[in-house]
Amino acid sequence: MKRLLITGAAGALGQMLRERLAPMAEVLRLSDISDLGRPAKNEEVFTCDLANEEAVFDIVADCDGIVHLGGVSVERSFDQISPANLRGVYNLYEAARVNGMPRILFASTNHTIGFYKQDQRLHASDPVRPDGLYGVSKVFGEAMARMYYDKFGQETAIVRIGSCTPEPKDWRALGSWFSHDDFVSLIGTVFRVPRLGCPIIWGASKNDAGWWDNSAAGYLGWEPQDNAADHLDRIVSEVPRPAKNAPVAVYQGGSFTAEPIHREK
Ligand code: NAI
Ligand code: 15L
Repeated sequence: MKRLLITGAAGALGQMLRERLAPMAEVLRLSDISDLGRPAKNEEVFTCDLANEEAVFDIVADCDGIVHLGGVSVERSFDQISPANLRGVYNLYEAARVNGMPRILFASTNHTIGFYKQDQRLHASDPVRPDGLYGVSKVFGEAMARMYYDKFGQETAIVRIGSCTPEPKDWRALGSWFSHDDFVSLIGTVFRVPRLGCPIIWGASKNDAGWWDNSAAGYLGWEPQDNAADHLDRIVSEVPRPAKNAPVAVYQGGSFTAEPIHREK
């Protein structure tokens, strides 16, 4: 494609994808509220607060695809979460609507369903059970994506990312891990398939101990390749096993389920 926008490009996943997605587009347009450094030859860099409607319209103009990673990515107060994750998502969808409806990958999270227990197997159609305000804000984003699809035909891949790290880092990640390679291959599929629609896709590798069934998105033809079980020996020898009744061992959302409602700014 000609121009692919990555929002949140200064973040952990954004930095990884800045490098890995370069071959996917003639121009990578990178945006963040934080410093993105100097653009490489095929890059355009925009400083943009997602809560600023005009700035969001500027970054979306002339884009052929959007990987929307920008926003607050952990549990915080409502006042901290809402500008990017609520207002920002609305701004993005409105900007897309008036700019030719480029296909969007929306980075949602397992914290939309975090209160399910780890012995439950979930399908995309199961009701949400967010584990905090962050999870609720991503449920809002998912609903926004669905409404723009039903009303206007705006296509979005709603990707409920598990734990996307270079390697699975703890016992919970044996179920939730999403390898960088599998995320990159999913993004390739999302922007390549002739018909995307608006699927909810579990962003997880093919982990032996996985919790999520991706059959509803099977029509995309995407198959993850990595398996957290291949890292089991390291986790057993290096990471203390949590108590059986600890939130991180009980719930799919792990320790997020035990976070308070933060009220400070
Ligand atoms: P991150 O926190 O490292 O990056 C998020 C980026 O968004 C940051 O660079 C931040 O500056 C930017 N941002 C925050 N508020 C903004 C605003 N008002 N305007 C513009 N930019 C703003 O998060 P990470 O790990 O890179 O995750 C990327 C996305 O994927 C997030 O939306 C997160 O919720 C989602 N996700 C990530 C998971 C993971 O395992 N890393 C798991 C589940 C979801
Ligand atoms: C997320 O949604 C967070 O953005 C990420 O930092 C991890 O905490 C991940 O979920 C997880 O559940 O491991």
